[in-house]
Amino acid sequence: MAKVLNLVTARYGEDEATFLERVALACENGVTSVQLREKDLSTRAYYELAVKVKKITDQYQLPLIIDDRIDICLAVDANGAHIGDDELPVDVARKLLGPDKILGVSAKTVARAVEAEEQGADYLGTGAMFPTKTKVITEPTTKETLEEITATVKIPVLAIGGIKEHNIDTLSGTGIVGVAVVSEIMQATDIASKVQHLKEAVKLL
Ligand code: TZP
Repeated sequence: MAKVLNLVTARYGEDEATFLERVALACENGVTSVQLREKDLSTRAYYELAVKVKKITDQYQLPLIIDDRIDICLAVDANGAHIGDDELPVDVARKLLGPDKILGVSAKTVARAVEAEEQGADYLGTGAMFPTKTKVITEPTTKETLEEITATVKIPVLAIGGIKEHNIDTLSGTGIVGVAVVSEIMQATDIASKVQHLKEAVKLL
């Protein structure tokens, strides 16, 4: 039984109060962790937003992971950071974070997954599993690759990319611990029921 429903944030141009309300609603209704993912904010603005999101995740006692930015993770005492291919090497990120913070790493191939595990990753994010408008994807990840990764590494693997209520069941049996979701939650007209439905679907994986 899978159990992780990781909300990865995106703002879609909405004002900050609306964004924070949406994150809080997702937390209230069952996401199991939040990854704050910002690509176009200044360091100061990313930091200030992270402080506000941390208040929410603390309120719901959920882990907060900061995408790309180890400095901001440490500055706001978030639970961890998530890094992709173009960021610091995994062993360097681990050294900077220390042993106690969670380190998530994006891995699209078995080789990258093995390397990340060896260098200190705590979990992997693998995808994009389906077409997505949230990120430019040059090569989608196949279900076979996902299965190969989960069969090879010991650390937990989350699937990401285009995961929706209507396709999540196709990830069943792949050995993932759960999914990471952006638009299906952040753009839902009814976030509460969307999160509840996804949470039920995750349990069936
Ligand atoms: N990494 C791989 S796909 C993706 C990221 C951050 C975006 C996933 O967004 P969505 O809206 O859940 O498809």
